[in-house]
Amino acid sequence: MNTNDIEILVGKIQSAKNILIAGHKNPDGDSLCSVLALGRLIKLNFGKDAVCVYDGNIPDMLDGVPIRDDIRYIGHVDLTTPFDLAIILDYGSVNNIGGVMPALESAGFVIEIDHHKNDAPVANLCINEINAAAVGEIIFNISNKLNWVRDDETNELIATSIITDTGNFKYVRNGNVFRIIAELVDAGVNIESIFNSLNNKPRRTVLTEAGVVSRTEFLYRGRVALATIDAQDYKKIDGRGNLILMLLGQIKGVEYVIVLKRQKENQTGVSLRSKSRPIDSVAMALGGGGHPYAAGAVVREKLDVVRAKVIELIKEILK
Ligand SMILES: [Mn+2]
Repeated sequence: MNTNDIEILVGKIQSAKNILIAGHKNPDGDSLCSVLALGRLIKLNFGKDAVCVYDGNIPDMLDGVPIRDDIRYIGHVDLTTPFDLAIILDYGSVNNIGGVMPALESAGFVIEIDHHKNDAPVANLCINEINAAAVGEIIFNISNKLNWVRDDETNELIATSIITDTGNFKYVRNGNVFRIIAELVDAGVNIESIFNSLNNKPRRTVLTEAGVVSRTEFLYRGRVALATIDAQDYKKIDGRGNLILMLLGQIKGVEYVIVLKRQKENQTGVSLRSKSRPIDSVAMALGGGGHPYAAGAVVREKLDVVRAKVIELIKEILK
């Protein structure tokens, strides 16, 4: 982490009269919790009320995270006065910003804090740590480096961001995650209660996701599992359909999981997971992105068209 960048961050927070904090559209655990954690840290350490916002929908499973109600839907926020400082977290690509974009464009200064590869950043200052498991990890490191006060809520938010973005500690690439978690647990964070609070889905969501799983197609001798969510079911699933991705990934012999979502007649969501080779090239070929083993895209085409494309693209990886 570049000391100069951190000094600029602190200077901008100190001088800003109003601050906006946002993550990507349709927040996941990392996006929601790192926004809330940073907002809380700014309150605790600078005495300022940052405006935390999101676009899209927050999955029900995240309803139990601390200070959940401190984030507001962007459509309900008065944007007539530009923000002095806007901080955008965990967004990866301009396509994931959604309705927050106008507020970034009018802001006096924009800082991004991210762990995605991003060739076209939107910010004046980029604090990007590609090796961080979650943006929550970067927020933790900033707060430690600056000796910021953290309270129980901040600590739990940071732990939740790491738990969700590592797929419950599955995608851990180095020991930093566990050093941070150790520190948080010693400070009073209860990991079991975080997992329990994330088991918070409506019944119809779980039953719908299980139904989608039962209709999965298996391609390329069972190495690829492809599940399709139709428009009706799409309204009932939670977030990206993580249960579907997880269950299909548990099947012996399945190396790649593809979930296609009919979001609209001419818009298809694609979620990709790999237990074998990196799969982000498929997401990028569809105009999306993400991480090597967990990636996705939103394609403005009919599901059947996207399905054919994905099946062709994955063939390249299987060779
Ligand atoms: Mn993230």
